[in-house]
Amino acid sequence: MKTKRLTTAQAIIQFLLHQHVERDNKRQPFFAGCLGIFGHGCIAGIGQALAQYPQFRYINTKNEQASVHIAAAYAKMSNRLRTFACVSSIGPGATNMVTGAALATINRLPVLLLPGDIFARRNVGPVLQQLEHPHSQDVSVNDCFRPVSKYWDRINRPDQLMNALPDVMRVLTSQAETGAVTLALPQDVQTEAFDYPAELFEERIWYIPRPEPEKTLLACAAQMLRASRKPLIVAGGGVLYSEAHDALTRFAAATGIPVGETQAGKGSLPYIHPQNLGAIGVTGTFAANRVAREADLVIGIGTRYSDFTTASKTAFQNSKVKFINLNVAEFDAFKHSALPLVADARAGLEALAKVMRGWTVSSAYRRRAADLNRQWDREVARLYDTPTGLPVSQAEVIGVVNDFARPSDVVMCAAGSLPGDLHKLWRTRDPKGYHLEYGYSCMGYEVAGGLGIKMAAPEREVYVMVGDGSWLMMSSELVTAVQEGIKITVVLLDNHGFQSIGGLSQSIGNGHFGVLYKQRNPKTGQLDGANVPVDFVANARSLGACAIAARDITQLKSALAEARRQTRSTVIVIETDAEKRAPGYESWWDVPVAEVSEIQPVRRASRDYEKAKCRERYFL
Ligand SMILES: Cc1ncc(C[n+]2csc(CCOP(=O)(O)OP(=O)(O)O)c2C)c(N)n1
Ligand SMILES: [Mg+2]
Repeated sequence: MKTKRLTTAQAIIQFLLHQHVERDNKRQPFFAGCLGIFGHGCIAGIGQALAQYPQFRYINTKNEQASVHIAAAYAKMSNRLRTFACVSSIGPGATNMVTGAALATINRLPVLLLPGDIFARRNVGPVLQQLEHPHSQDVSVNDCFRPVSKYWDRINRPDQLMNALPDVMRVLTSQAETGAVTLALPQDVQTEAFDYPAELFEERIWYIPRPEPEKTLLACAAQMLRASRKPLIVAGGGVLYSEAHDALTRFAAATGIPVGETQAGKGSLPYIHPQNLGAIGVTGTFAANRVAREADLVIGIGTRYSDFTTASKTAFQNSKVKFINLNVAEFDAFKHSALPLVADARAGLEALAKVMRGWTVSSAYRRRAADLNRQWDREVARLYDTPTGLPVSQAEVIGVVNDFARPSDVVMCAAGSLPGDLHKLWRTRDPKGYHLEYGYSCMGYEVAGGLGIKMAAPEREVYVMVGDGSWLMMSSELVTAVQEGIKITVVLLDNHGFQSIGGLSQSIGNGHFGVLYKQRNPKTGQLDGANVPVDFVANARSLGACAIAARDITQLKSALAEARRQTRSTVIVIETDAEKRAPGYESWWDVPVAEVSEIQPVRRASRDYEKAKCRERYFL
């Protein structure tokens, strides 16, 4: 047998270099390289291997959590067909990646994590940054990755790689099972050599299949659809990952079934498609939420039915409502006691289109969707174009960015009040033009994620829309953007605090307690003094970006034009008025309220809450 003598770390990098995926006859390398930060727990192992194989691109990031966000955003933009590996030292470097791992797993995005680990040999322990357990020596902080990983392994001997690496690839490339994959790498094992079979490093292709729905269940689905009067499609992220947007566009037009889009599924239909009711659920449009309320059949495609989509199980109020779920993941296909079509979204839609040929909803129902689509657009225009004075409203800012961006440009966001407003108001003109991380809604994803998107689609402008809170949590990857010569445009909306949580806080009777960036007031002893003065423009400039202050809509427009001319990452800072909120549209979100309280508004909120909760349903 031909062998190659390599360290464990060298073998990992050599293996990763040779992995490819193929779907629809298009083949590409699965890994774009490795992101991360070195420490004593990996510098002589993975660090040495990366130095030895520069063809596996290494990018030095500024926070290990951000490495994983970059990888996840890259994977999302690449429809899960490509990703990065992320390396860290042991201890804090490793646990910094746990949040990123949870984000990737929740959003079903492939990322490979290579955290360093304590010595397998043990004789020198406790080593720097080791958490000791009196009851076991077989535990390290890397065990924190277990619940947030779809596959977890610790490589205690170099030869274990031969079993682990194929499983790593199986999970990462599985459309149903993908998420974070963690290979914990003890720092001594990383440097140990072994005679690996040369076969391990041959080119490998992982085929991404398009499984078709099972015939009997497909026939049942067709029967259910023919019997329905008010069907509704809920389009989730699976539509986009499977590149099923054209198939869905054709299916909706042919059958007249209206479509509501989840955060991950927004862009499944062009905004102007007459069957597009836009965003559905808590942050949805009145169009989608009205149709959902009455729907007698819901066809969930590539959705995991988060509470934002189902309005905490209050969205579907028809007492006879039934579900058909088309999903590549069996786990999601069975939700809501649905008829499960376990299949690829595109293959499933094509199969459904075939069996439903000639069938359409009533012309009155078709007209209703088209009317609602237009009515909703008038509401968007109202919020975009109504001047509100200074500071401007968030909706006005979204409107200006939307008008300015080219159809193929990408808007992205993750947390705060922006995701809800973007979900409702963004006019999506390209299936990959809207990128929201709303599975984990992780503050700090934005700047790092923007970088990942731009690396996956360098031909598009990327607009990162971020609140002041998220920016302060993690903006450091701007330095990485400058380092790599990658240009993103950040629009930073400064509303002086956590205004989304502020709105929530008011609604549960808590006023604005602890959610605004206010200075400690010596008179009251509370955080209700003047606004904390933060110079975001100077802050962005100090990280190497081009920074522009915009006070009003005219200045915002010229700042966007300047940003487009720039080759450097650019940050535009604009103050917005949190009180000028875009409203909610006929939906609800379950956030439990204190059952007893000394505060009157809390008692009132509690009574309203108990009433609203009665609308929550089980689908059995
Ligand atoms: C890492 C993390 N911590 C806490 C939260 C809870 N949270 C959601 S939105 C938000 C405030 C975000 O503030 P900002 O970015 O300024 O946006 P705004 O709410 O003002 O629109 C908080 C604290 C979160 N989503 N992620
Ligand atoms: Mg804010």
